[in-house]
Amino acid sequence: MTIDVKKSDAGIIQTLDKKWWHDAVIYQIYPRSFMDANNDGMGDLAGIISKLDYLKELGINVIWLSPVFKSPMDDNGYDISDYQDIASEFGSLEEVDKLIAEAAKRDIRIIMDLVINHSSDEHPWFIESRKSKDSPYRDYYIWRKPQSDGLPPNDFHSYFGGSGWEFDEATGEYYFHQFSKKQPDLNWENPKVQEEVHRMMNWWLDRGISGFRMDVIDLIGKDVDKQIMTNGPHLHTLLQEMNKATFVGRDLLTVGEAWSATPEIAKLYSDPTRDELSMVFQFEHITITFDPEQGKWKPRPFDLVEFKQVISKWQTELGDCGWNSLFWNNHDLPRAVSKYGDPGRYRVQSAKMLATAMHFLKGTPYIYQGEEIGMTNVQFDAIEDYQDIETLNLYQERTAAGVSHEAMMQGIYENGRDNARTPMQWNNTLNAGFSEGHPWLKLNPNYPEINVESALDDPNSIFYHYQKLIQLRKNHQVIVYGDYQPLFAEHEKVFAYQRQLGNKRVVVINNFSAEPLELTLPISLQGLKGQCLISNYAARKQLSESLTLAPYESFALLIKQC
Ligand code: TEU
Ligand code: CA
Repeated sequence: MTIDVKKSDAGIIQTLDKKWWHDAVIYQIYPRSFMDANNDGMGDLAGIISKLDYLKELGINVIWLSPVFKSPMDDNGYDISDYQDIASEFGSLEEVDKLIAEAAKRDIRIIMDLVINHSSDEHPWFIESRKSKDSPYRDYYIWRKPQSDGLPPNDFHSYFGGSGWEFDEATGEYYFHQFSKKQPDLNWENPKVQEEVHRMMNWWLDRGISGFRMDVIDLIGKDVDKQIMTNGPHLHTLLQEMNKATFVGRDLLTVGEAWSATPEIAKLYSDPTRDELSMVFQFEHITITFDPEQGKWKPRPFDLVEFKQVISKWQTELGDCGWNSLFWNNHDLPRAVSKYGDPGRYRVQSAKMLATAMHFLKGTPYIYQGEEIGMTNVQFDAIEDYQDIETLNLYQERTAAGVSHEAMMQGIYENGRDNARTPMQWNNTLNAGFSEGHPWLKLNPNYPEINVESALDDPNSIFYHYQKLIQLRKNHQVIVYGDYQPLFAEHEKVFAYQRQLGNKRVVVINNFSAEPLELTLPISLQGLKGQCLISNYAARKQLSESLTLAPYESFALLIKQC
């Protein structure tokens, strides 16, 4: 079915093929931190199944399941040793089948996390590959001879610290790994690797999943010798071949993680005519708070004007031949309310404001577990309390290079990945109801105040704000398909925009500050009346000449146009 989305100046209606994921809302589960049903301290599949009614109540339509496959857990499962079996910590293949079936009963689809830029070094492919230079699996990975002085082939630095090359005594060569040395990069130039992965993908699709989130998919087209890592020369050919071999004939959601994507690059992935992916996760609105040289460990202050420029660019440039993903956080990113709002006095108001600001944009929204109840960042005193390999490795490397303990801890407090990985806070009993065992990672000590049970008991909670946003997306096509126009683009504290589809118009105004502020409206907005779709204070039904916005006030007004 097509939908008329845009009337061009010449009055030409732009049509778009409607997809089921256009008005869907995706919920990301990080299994080890979601719910522990057998009290071994580790979240599991049975725990997820036990919470499907909660997710149904929230109203989400898809679960993105972070990896549950067999893994030595060097990178918490993003290092896979068997793509077609389940880590015993999480359960079994039968429990995945049960999750798929139980979710379907609640009209919830499952997409799996596809980590195919690299495998674990404990995968049989790598075990065989490292045995000898003549192994039939040798070229499943990227091996190079040392330089004449024995040094690595080049100075590529791993994202998890140290050289991106690990010397293997057995065959006297180095293998390449962009992440940990237990995550050797697969060689995607090898047709056998492509065939093996395509076969595995179809095996999962035949089990009833509805698509994939594709880990660092921008890296699989790399040219290691030229040190071209992202958006490599072969990337889109590989994705089109993958699409032909697996997605064709299936109605899937596929979202590629692409840290380096620009709107132009994103069109290559998500333009429906190119038969690659549904959409990508781009990170430009995230990396604006990273230091250009030192990255996330030396955070830059959040600049709302810069943020709005990025969002507006993506909303307008990708809008018509591609599709945006909309998110504040995931398992690699800090908690939204701590990073962009106020985790203290205005936690509830600012969490609701952030939700409204993101969910009224054009694209598919993603909610990360705990975001819907306003879970916050955590500050553990000792580095030993942290578990994330990226945090621990970079702490060692950077403090050894002279960065002070205090400076590094500040970077971890603001941008460390364990902020997102503390166990889900279900209630105010032992371990927040996550487990009766010893949790694999410490809880956030604020769980007695911030938890699902108290949120469900409070009609004004963040939870019900998210529930309403999800429902609004279903009820108003202007939210899904409407044009985007920025408002107050230069205002340093207000993020406002409007959406328009035919005679439907929604004005969204968000105060991104903890102070009340006076907002003088342009003539074009003055006097407009309408239905207040959602607000985190009293409903506003009309726009006068100026507004006095409360701290973090946010609302969306559906304008009645004659
Ligand atoms: O993340 C890719 C990635 O680049 C991020 O880990 C990034 O390096 C950092 O977190 C942001 O500063 C994906 C997965 O989401 C992540 O969990 C894995 O650790 C990584 O790939 C390797 O599979
Ligand atoms: Ca468990």
